Amino acid sequence: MLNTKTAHFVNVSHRLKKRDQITPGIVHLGLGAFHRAHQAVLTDEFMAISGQRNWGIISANIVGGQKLVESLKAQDNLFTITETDCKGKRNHKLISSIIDSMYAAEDRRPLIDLMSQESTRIVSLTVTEKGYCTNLANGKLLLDNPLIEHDLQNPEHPKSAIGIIVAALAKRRAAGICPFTVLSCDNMPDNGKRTRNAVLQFASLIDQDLARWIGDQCTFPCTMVDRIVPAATPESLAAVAEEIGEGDNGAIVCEAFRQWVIEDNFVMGRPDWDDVPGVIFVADVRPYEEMKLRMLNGSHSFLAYLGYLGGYPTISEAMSDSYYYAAVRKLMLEVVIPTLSMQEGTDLQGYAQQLIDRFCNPGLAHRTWQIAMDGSQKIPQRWLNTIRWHLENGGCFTPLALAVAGWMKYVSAVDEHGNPIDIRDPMAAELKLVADIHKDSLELRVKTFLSVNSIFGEDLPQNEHFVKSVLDASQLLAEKGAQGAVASLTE
Ligand code: NAI
Ligand code: CS2
Repeated sequence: MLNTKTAHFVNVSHRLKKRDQITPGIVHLGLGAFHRAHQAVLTDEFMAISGQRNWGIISANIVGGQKLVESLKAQDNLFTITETDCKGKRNHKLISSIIDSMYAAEDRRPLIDLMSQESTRIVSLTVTEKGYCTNLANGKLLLDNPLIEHDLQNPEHPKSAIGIIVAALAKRRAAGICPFTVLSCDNMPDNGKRTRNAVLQFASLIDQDLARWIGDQCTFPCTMVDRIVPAATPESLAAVAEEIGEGDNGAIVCEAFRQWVIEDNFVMGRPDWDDVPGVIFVADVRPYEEMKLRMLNGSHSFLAYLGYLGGYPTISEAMSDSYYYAAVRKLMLEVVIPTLSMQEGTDLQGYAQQLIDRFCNPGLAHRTWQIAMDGSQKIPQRWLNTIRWHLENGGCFTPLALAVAGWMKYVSAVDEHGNPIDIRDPMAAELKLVADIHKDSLELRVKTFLSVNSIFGEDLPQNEHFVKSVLDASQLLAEKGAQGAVASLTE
């Protein structure tokens, strides 16, 4: 149990005294690092500023995460956020907006019951891109996904986030209760629309009237979310414990920067999150989301694969290599920015430099291996739409062709020194098989990877210029290694 008497907490004890006045308004699926460092922090700050106490969060894990839930429950769901800036200054904050947490990976009924109560006005998600069980190239629900297959057969005992949302909405409809708003906070293009499509596709397969009711009454606003939040490690937990004077198993270290751009479309109301610095409500999130997913996340994934293969364990260490620094700058300024449609006057060069400075933050220890996870779910929105723009407009996308080649080498699960790579990806086995079958032919290996429809779609494998660009990049990577190939981008 956190000793809230230590100096670290004493400055918020007056708020803690009123904590039992906070009532739930939000149920969150995906109690992970990002939720704790972003939505929970911004909601905590909102409630402190406004004095409103009816937007407490109850957060649940439906896949893994049991230990974290137990740890948080043992400390009354209080936890420390340590915001670290590029100069190494670390600012600790006690977060009290999560008023309960649930491990719902085995029995989901209490969670569905909670979501079906009228007090639940928003259901938010950070379940990772794979948690939506959709084809990231075309947004369609993956009907052959084992979780979806199970849930379509057992709609009252769902396992997937989509199935759980539909089951809770069905209970609300049966009880004559207005639906909640579904707020996706995952790094997906049109995340609200994609979630809506997946929910409606699923619902229409079990109950057409329910699907119509959801389509007419439920809202799924899109968001752009941004804060770099590496996974907690024993080292990060020990450092925070040392600094605050006691252990906190829910502690998370993140950068000082935070941003949240939200489509203002809430059926049962919402917190005035924009009272808090870094949050804005807009009519159209798309330009902000494209800018962030392509500039930040596209560069992050470039560094993840080529940095890992080049022997750099973290983003900041990769950025300390002048060639990687120059390559990321080139990627942002020359490849990504031309494809963006931000409003007139947006300082995209300034945004690029701010991102580069954020990547160089040595206090974050953001592992290239962590960012490399789930690449099959990430690279469509991070790289491929940028490449499509250049194919249509006759532009140069060489850095991204090398990024694709780096991803192909990475998912082959053997690094440049012959050591195995621990690949975490829902398609890991399928991708490794491609690499093994075609280990003697680079061309066949590349073309088979490109034939994976859920990643590269129908168009890219048919585009000769794209295929040749990736083949050339793969050849360069094989000859020069990651460090040499990255250096060649700007030599
Ligand atoms: P994390 O590993 O700490 O948490 C992942 C969460 O997803 C866990 O709660 C887990 O239970 C849940 N989950 C995983 N697979 C699932 C599935 N198939 N169905 C339902 N739930 C599932 O990761 P973190 O850092 O919290 O990131 C989660 C997501 O947040 C990311 O995938 C991304 O979309 C978004 N995000 C993360 C940022 C970061 O820097 N960590 C920044 C911006 C967005
Ligand atoms: C990262 C993101 O792990 C990853 O895929 O690129 O989580 C990144 O840290 C966030 O999008 C930053 O807002």
